Amino acid sequence: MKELFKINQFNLMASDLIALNRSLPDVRLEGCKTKTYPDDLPNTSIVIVFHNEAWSTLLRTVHSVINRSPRRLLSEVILVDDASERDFLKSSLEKYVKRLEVPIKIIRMEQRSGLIRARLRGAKASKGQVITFLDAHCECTLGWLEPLLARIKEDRRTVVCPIIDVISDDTFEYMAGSDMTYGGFNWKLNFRWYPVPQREMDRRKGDRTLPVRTPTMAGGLFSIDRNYFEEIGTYDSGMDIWGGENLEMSFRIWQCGGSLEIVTCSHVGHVFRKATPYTFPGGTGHVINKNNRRLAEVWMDEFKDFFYIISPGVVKVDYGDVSVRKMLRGKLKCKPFSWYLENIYPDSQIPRRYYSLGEIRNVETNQCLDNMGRKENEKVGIFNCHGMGGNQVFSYTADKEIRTDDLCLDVSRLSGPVIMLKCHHMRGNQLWEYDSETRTFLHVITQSCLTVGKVEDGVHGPTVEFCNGSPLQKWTLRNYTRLEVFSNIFYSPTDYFL
Ligand code: LR7
Ligand code: MN
Repeated sequence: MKELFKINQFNLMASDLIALNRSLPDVRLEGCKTKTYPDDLPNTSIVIVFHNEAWSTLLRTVHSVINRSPRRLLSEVILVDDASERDFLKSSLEKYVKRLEVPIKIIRMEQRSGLIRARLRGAKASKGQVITFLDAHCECTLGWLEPLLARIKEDRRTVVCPIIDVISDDTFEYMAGSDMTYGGFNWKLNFRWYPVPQREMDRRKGDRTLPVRTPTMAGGLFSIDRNYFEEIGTYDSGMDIWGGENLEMSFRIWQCGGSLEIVTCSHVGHVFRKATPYTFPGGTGHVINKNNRRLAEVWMDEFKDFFYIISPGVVKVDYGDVSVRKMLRGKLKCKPFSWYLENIYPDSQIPRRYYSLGEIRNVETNQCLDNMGRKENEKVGIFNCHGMGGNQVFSYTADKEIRTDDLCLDVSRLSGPVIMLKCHHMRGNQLWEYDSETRTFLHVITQSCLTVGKVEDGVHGPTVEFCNGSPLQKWTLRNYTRLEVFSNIFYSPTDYFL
């Protein structure tokens, strides 16, 4: 079992023992089970790209599509083989799919191209009114397709995702995903799930069966009107292998007038893996950095700095030519990234308005605040400044938080240690007032100052102490960014340029 696990980074032995057409629990909300949909829904092509996928997971995906989709809504299934090296994916696969009752097309990439270009090829060959993309290790559940297509019929500029349930990589047990999480991303441009905020619950008047507007999508499972897919600029074909395309498409959809939703009545399972089983020609880091740079350069405007300052290495990556994508942005008259943050993702980890971004350096010791790995509930440290971004990057925001990603500097009592806690926007223990003249950070609630702990007292991290004018309480902030609105509220604009 352990040997077989390595081939695909999931329990292949378990998968091979489970029927290709196994039953699954109906995990939908009660309110979803009784919904009805129009008779004239658009039909869809299903596009599944794969590189060295296992037989049982690939075919279980195909069977679940066939078994749980009304035949009239299924135009075809397109399998795009991204230059797999496994024999059973050649003629055996072709023979097997011929006997299935739905037309299945197999397209072979002549060389390893990555999932983005493979999907582009599949989309081009498809003829359904809608294109539905799935990873090659999914299982569709009862009633998954109708609510997706119905939403697109209502509004063809809505791109829709199902709730992605978890198929255990160990036991292949099927576990319902939550309708209370949606897609976001962090400063490093990693896709992350976050709780659906109250404003989105309110907009839906508490009805959890209504679609959730999501800032980003995971990327693997979604349906899109085929003409809209073209109009909005398909994918960035300059992206290699894996990564970045999901955020690129999410930003593009929102900024260029579409919308992105999780349709909570649709559930599709996916085998989540802890590691990738396949190679990244050119190196994993290089590939992902290149893709992320392409999306940051085209879509994120000045907010790309959050990504670049925390990961200075990416700035050195050759990301090719993005002029065609920039032209697309112009042609579609897409809105700025600040609009997206303001209107679509106000709870983002990236503050819309902020004062500083970069290291926070103590005047006396010349050392820098350090979040020591960005762990919740951990003490903040103070170490020699390394200028390498990462754990020494903080932003002092217009909300007067000192934050790094979704964590904020927080302290609950005088002389207490400063720790990192989830930002709560309730001011309280996370409210800091910077004074550019004295260069102090006043912790408002305790009326004390951010101070370097004295090592001789056995304190290594910063604390808050009565303000006494000591240089141990003076801090310089880097990369002051003057944002108009912010400056008008608080200080005169020139105050903050050192
Ligand atoms: O070179 C490649 N060629 C391919 O055809 C590399 C991959 N692939 C195929 C692969 O066989 C698979 O079918 O592309 C598909 C996605 O690759 P995975 O399953 O290794 O990716 P993932 O599930 O870890 O990653 C998520 O993020 C990716 C970013 O590029 C893609 O958008 C994936 O589709 C996406 N998967 C999901 O959204 C499922 C939910 C995961 C989450 C969160
Ligand atoms: Mn996957």
